[in-house]
This record gives sequence, C-alpha cells and structure tokens, in this order.
Amino acid sequence: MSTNDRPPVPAGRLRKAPEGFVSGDLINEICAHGMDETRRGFLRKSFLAAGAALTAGAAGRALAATPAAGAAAQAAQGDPMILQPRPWSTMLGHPVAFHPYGVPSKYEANLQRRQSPGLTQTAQASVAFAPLQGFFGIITPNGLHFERHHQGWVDIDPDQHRFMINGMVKEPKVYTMDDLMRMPSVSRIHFIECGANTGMEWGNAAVPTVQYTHGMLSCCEYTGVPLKVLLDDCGADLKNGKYVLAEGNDGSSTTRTISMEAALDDVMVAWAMNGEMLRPENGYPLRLVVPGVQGVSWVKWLRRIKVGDQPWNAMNETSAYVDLMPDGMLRQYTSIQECKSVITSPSGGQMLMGKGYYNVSGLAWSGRGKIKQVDVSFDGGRNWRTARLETPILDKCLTRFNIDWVWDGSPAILQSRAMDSTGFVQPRYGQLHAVRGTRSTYHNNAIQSWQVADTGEVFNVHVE
Ligand SMILES: Nc1nc2c(c(=O)[nH]1)N[C@H]1C(S)=C(S)[C@@H](COP(=O)(O)O)O[C@H]1N2
Ligand SMILES: [Mo]
Repeated sequence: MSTNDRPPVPAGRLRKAPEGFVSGDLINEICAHGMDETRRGFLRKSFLAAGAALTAGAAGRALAATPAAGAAAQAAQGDPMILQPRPWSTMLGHPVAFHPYGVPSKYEANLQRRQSPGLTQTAQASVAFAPLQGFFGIITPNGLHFERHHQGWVDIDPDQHRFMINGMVKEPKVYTMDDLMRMPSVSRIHFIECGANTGMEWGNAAVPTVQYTHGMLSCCEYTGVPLKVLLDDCGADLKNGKYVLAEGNDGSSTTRTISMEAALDDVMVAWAMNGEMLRPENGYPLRLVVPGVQGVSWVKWLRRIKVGDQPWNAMNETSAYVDLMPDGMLRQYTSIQECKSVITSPSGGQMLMGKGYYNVSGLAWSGRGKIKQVDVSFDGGRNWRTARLETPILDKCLTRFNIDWVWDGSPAILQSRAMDSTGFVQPRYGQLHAVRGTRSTYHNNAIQSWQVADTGEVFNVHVE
C-alpha cells in the first residue's frame, strides 16, 4: 500500500505511554521472574490508572493530535475549538527571550529521560533511558540524550581541560580546547548505542516500554577533529602501533582499546553535538566519537589517547562489556553494534484508541553501514511488508521508517526486521539464542515484538 491509496477509514488515535507510572517493584518482579498473566494484569491496571491521572491533570493532551482529516470532520459538526475564539488568540503573548535558552512546552513535561527501577544502580553508576516513543525523525534532542555514567558526570571548565596524545608517537603532545578547535573539523550524524541496550530482554520480555527496552540509544550530529589528523600531528607509529587507548577524566577513568584501523577511519575527537557544545552529561568539553561501535568506547571527558601495539585489557574490556557465550566463555572486544530496529509507535505501554488507520513508525540502525530495508510484520512474523525509509539514510546512523496499517480491532503482534548494506538481517530471538545462548547481557539485537490486545493496549512480548 502506498501513501496515496490509504483506505477511507476513520483515523486511529494513539494514547501516549504514561511512562514513569509503573511501580518500581513491579518492574523488579518482571525482571526477576518474567511476564505472566498476573503481572500483566497489574501492569494493565497501573497504566489505566496513569491514563486517568493524565487526562485529569495538566498533561491532559493524552490523546495524540487528531489528524487533519478527523479535525475537518469535527469542524463540520461544529467543533467549538475551531469555531470560537480561543483564549490565546485574544491575549498578549510572552516577550522574546523570555527564556534566553529555549525550553520545551509545559505540555511536553511527561517526555523525560528516566531510570529503570529494574536495574541495580547507585546515584553515580547509573543509566537514564531516552524516551524513544516521543521522538520524530532521527535526531535526539540534546536534553533527552540517554546518559550512562560509571562514576557520575562532571562539568569541566574548558580552559582547565587538557588532551594528550602519547605512547608510540614521535612527539607526545598536550592540546588545549583552543588548540583543538582551531584544527580542521568535520560534522557527521551517527547513532550511539550502549552495548547493554536491550540487555534486560535476553531471557524474557522484561520491561514495559520502548524507553526501557531500547532507550540506551541516541543519534546526534557531532562536530570535532578526526583522530587521524591528531595522530598525524604527533607522528604516530603506524607500522607498529596497532591500537589506541582512550582515557576519560572523570572518577571512573573509563578506558577502552580501539583498533588503529578504526582510529584512522572515522573516529572523531568531538566537542559539539547538534550544533552546540556537548552537554556535561555527554562529556563536555571533549568526547570520543567511535561510529558504529558500542557506547563504552565513546569515552567522555576525554583526556588522553595512547598509541600501543596490543590491547590493554582494561576493566571495561574484561569484567564488563564482555559477552557470556553458551559454552561459558567470555567474548571480549565485541565492538560493532550489529543491525537492529524497533517500532517506537505504537509500542509497549501505549494504547490504540479504536480501529482504523495508524502510521507505524520506528528506527533502524547498523554499526556496519547503511540501512537497506526494513520489513514489518503485523502477525508475529508470518507475513512481512516493506516499510518506507525516510531520508537521509546515512552510514552508522539511525534511519526512520514508516508504514501504513489499518487495525481491524483484533489482536496483533507487531515486529520490525532490518537489513543493512552488508546484507545482514536482524535475527529473531530463536536465531540469536542458538548462537549466543540466553545468559548474555550485552549486544542483543533481536527482533522486538509488541502485542496489541483487542482492547488496544500494547504490551512487550517475547517471540522466539
Ligand atoms: N569517561 C567516561 N566515558 C564514558 C562513560 C563513563 O562512565 N565515563 N560511560 C560509557 C558508556 S558505558 C556509554 S554507553 C556512553 C554513554 O554516553 P552518553 O552518556 O553520552 O549517552 O559513554 C561511555 N563513555
Ligand atoms: Mo555503555
């Protein structure tokens, strides 16, 4: 079905997910024991209660804006919202620069990064998930970028920050921010995904919304200087230097080994995201951008790059960010984030408000290149239709897909399956489990399933 021959059915409406209303205990329980009918019942109740609270409260815009055709029909029936003067059309507006730095509308207050109560966290070693269900297109707004810190975030005075390159180089050098920002810069759009994204879902459908299943994912335009330029500047030994070590300046001193091949390819020493300086939470004033590679290598508050001839086996390369394989061995140095996708609307915790047309929308990405195709199934993987890919379609970048769906009111299971430019196809859980077992935490790129009940409620379910 193309956009031009949409059937003449009433437009379906979507109630937004009331994130943050599900009790932490419930999520803990689901994480520990998986989903069953009792827990599903509790979930349903908490979402219904939250829905009521939302309609009553300030965020009363619980129903998505009615699409144009629906609005026109209402006007014909005498909708006072369009026929009568509205309060805001007869009052003085706010002055310019009322907010010298702009803030979102108060009606969008529900859209926040959130911590999952189901994860063990301390105030510092923690993660806040991005609300993917509320994003449009491919760019993550800076204030909603996911956050992952091993030892809290710091706000470093750029005048006090120094960046060093040493190890197997002709001339070790220390750069100030001014030095770096004078160098030839590039700007590129890339996704960043924590290797632990979707980690809670290895065994069973565990958490209720896409924010918690896939929200350790963001996508920005980064500006910085290619690492290659700096390695050249210091005369790196490219014959014997096979790796670089990136080191952060926070309390965790996060360090990661990166291959020289990647370092000379598209790795950037970046100071900006989405047209402004990095946010402190994301590494201000300097972070490494390692396109296609898991988030832990994107070292924040970057202070040093060391050139060496073998991997360093740092803490985050031996005890964390390693993949537990079925034979009990740990796989080290998995870096590339393989091809993956997820439907963000409708998604878990949302509610379809009646039969009719829905624009099903989601995100696809691959650490190996571009997205070539995304197929969507509405019957749990039996039949597939190809989605529309929105432009731009970039290397190692989120790609937005959309597809038309007319919901007939009966139960459905929605899935998306991405293919990248290498021909790699995103696996089903059954395929992933066959190779990787079920005890891993990291690098879960399996096909996500959302079950739509006949009531319109959408649930996270696990389909092997
Ligand atoms: N210095 C430093 N760099 C770091 C981390 C950290 O704790 N300290 N966390 C890493 C991890 S595990 C991830 S997933 C990404 C998260 O980046 P973000 O917080 O900008 O989303 O940063 C990486 N870089
Ligand atoms: Mo991470």
